[in-house]
Amino acid sequence: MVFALFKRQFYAVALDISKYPNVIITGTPGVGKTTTAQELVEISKSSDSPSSSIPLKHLSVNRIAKEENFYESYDEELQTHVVDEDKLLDHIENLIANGAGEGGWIIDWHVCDIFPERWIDLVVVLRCEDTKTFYERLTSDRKAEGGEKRGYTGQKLQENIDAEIFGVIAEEAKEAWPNEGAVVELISEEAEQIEENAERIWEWCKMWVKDNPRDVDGEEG
Ligand code: DAT
Repeated sequence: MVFALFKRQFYAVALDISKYPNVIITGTPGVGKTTTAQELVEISKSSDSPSSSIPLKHLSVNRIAKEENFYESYDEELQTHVVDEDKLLDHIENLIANGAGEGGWIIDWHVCDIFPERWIDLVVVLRCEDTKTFYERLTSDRKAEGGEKRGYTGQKLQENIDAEIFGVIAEEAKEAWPNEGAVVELISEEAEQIEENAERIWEWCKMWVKDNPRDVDGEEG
């Protein structure tokens, strides 16, 4: 029994046969990752059709790094904590392997290319190329749940604005997931786009489940 459970967990993760897709929502800080991930989980909870019910779970990496104290140092110039990536990956691997590796994790972080390619089924890069809008977001005090207070200044502000203008995270994502269609860029400049983007990702999750049927043991159907 224990062995069967272990075997299932192992195969579900190692052979990428989870029941539900794992999605990473990435992009420069301030593009709307946390807000969009929260909206997506809300949509999944309000889905009233049992046939399309998918238990999506928000995995805010900023929150985990803070709660578990996975910080290895503090960068004074960039006014930011440097995360111990090994500890973080071990922790996230444990989380993803739990629940028989059933999947359905919505990973929310500005770094995407440290995750093994096979863990993730869809990479969403949110973009806010309108510099004025983006500047206002980064300098404002508001921050969705899961991270430090915003109000960026100095080098931290400039580096994030430059990163968004040059599409740095989108490039990193495409290098890490070179397969066609693995990386989707969505514009997140206007308030309505939060729900629109969450709906698009939700539709994609439902399609993934339909296209990847598993029986109760997590085997391919
Ligand atoms: P991130 O998690 O990428 O750092 P966030 O979700 O914390 O970003 O959002 C930062 C702020 O911007 C927050 O006050 C919500 C707001 N925001 C996010 N996406 C938006 C959008 N598409 N339109 C308007 N405001 C948005």
